[in-house]
Amino acid sequence: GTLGVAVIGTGRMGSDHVRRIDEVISGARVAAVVDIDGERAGAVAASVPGCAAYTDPAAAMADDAVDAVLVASPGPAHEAALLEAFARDLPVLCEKPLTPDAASALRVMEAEVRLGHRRAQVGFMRRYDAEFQQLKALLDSGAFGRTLMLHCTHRNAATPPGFTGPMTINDSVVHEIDVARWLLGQEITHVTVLRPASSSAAPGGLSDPQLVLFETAEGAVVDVEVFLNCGFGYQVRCEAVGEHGTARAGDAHGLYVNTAGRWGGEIAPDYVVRFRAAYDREVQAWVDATRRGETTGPGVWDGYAAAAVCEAGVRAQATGERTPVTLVPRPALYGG
Ligand code: ISE
Repeated sequence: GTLGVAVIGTGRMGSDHVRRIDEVISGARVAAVVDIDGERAGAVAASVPGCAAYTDPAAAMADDAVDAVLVASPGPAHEAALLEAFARDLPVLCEKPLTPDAASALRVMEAEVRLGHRRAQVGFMRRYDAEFQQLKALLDSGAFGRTLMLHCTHRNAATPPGFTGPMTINDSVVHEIDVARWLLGQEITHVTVLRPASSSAAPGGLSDPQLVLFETAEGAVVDVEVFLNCGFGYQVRCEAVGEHGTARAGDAHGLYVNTAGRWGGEIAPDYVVRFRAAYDREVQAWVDATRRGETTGPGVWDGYAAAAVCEAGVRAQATGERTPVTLVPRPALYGG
C-alpha cells in the first residue's frame, strides 16, 4: 500500500520534502509532520490532506498511519530520531549529516548493527544527480584508468544566519567527503585545511573561502574549494583526473543563451533548485526500496565514515595540520 511518511523538521529541506512527497513522489504520502514549533508543524500539516502535526518525533512515530520516517531536523537532533526509529524498526531517510560527530554516528551505527539489518539511508543526494551518476559510471568503466585526483568546487551564494566554522565541514564539505568516497571507492585517510584571507562578504569570524585537501587509502588526492558567501549563486562541480582522461560534472544545467553581445546562462540560486531532480530521484528511490522491504543507497556506514572525516577536518581547520582520520573496522552488515 501507500507508504505513510512522517517528516521530522519543517525547515528548508523538511518543507521541500513535504511538498515533494505530496506532489511529485508516487507510492507515498505525508502522514505526519513534526516540528518543535507546533504552530509551524500545524501550518505545514494543514497544507496536506490527512496529515497530522506533532511536536515530538516519538509521538509521530507511534502514529499508526506512519510507516517510515524522513529526518530533516538540524544535525544535532538526528541521533535521537534515528535511535527512536530503530527501536520501532521503521525505515528512515536521514538528511545529511547523519550526526554532527563521529561518536554519535558510531552510536547510531551500533544501534543499526544490533537491529541486524540496514534501516537507514543517508541523504547524500549528489549520488542521485544525473551528471554525478554519469561520472561514477565513467570512472567505474575503467576507460580512464585509475582516478588520481578530484578537483571540487562548492560555492553557495551566502551562509544562513548562525552558520559556524565547523558547519563549513560538517554541513557543506560533508558532501564532497561522500562524493570522494563514492567516486573513488576508497576511504579518506588524511585531511588538511588551508584558510586564505577571508572574503569581506563572510559574516564575522567565518573563514570563507577555505581549501580542503583529502588523501585516500590508495593515494588519490582531492581538493575542495568551499566558498559559502560567493554572492553569485550556487555552484557545485567535480572534475576527476584519470590516467587517460578527465571529466567534470556540474558545469552545464539550464539554457545556454546568446544575447546583447554576450553568451552565458543562469546559475542556480541554491541547492533546492540545483539539486531538485536529484532530491526527487533520491526520495523516489527510498520510497520504492522501502515498499519492497529493502534499504538501498548511501547508508549508516557512509554517514559514520563521513562524520569521522568531518571530525578530522574540523580539527585540521583549527590546527592547520595534516590530520589523520580514525575509523573503526567496517561491520559485516555494511560489507566489511
Ligand atoms: C547545506 O546544508 C547543504 O547540504 C548544501 O548542499 C550545501 O551546499 C550547503 O553548504 C549546506 O549548508
